[in-house]
Amino acid sequence: SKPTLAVVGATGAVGSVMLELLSTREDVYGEIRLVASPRSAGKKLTVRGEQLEVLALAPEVFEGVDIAMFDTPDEVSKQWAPIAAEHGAVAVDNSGAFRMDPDVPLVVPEVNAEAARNRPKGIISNPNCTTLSMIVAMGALHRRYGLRELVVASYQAASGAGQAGIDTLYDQLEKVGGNRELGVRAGDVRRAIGDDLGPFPAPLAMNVVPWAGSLKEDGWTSEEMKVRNESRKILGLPNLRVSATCVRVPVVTTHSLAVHAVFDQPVDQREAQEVLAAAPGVVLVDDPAAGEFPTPADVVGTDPTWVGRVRRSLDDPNALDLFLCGDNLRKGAALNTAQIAELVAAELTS
Ligand code: 2RA
Repeated sequence: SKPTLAVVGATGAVGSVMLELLSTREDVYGEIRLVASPRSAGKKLTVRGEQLEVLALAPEVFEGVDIAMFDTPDEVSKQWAPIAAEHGAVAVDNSGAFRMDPDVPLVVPEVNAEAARNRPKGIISNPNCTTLSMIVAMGALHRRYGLRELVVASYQAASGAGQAGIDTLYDQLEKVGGNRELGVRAGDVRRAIGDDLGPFPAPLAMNVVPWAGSLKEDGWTSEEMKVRNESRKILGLPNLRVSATCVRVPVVTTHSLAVHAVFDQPVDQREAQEVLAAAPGVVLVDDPAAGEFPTPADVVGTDPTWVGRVRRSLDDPNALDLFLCGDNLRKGAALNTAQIAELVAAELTS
């Protein structure tokens, strides 16, 4: 029989995209239960064309559940994913709570699908959206050339900070929209926006904010450490050299990254483009003469990682420079979680 699925965090920014995916991807589930905090319980949401009432998170909701997806904050996942596992479910967790646990696989199906089968705690982790926005493309290049080092700068969308991030950006845009004097003198955007910075440490509208996550050692952010540690774990390269600078930009959804990647052997621009174009989950849009390259406005709402501006570095024959975009709520979150859950569903029914 088809597995029973619980979606925990069904009412959040990622949860909403998950319901859309569950309604449009191949239907591999029997019963689907929608679960959220007691505050959202009783709400009605539509999935697979069917209205379902949201259940309040409690141990009983996991009874008879085969797969439980968690799109919840770290603390919620930390407490509840093990409870789901105790009830016999495989938990697929999109929080940061278990990603670096050696007994929890960190899975990107296009890169390391086989890792999903070895899950001693009954938990599988989904990577952070910034790592996910580049790792499928980097995995394909690694298989061809052997990756040695990554230097990346991210251009992260407001929705990476959840619904609060989206609301903050729209509120701020309303305050600055139409005023052609703004952005000419230092401090004017800040004055127009006032104190309502939402989850960001500086105004996001008409601005660029070199900060995502929380402060870690020596000035690095949690987001930058995630890009490093998760890339190493997914690619199976524990000593990969990684430097990231994570930056928030006034885009609603879709993270972008500029990447300088150094390999074990010389690279060729055309061949690298072919490798990327042939990689499952990657689309190459790279015709600068025709003005064609990926941008968040063109990529939002789509599944693949879009890559363009592929160049061999001028000063290092072993290095490539490229730009990529991925919808942070889809491949960056809900889609990758859905793909992992489908791997588990196939395993459970085989
Ligand atoms: C962000 N990566 O974009 C984070 C959220 N998971 O803020």
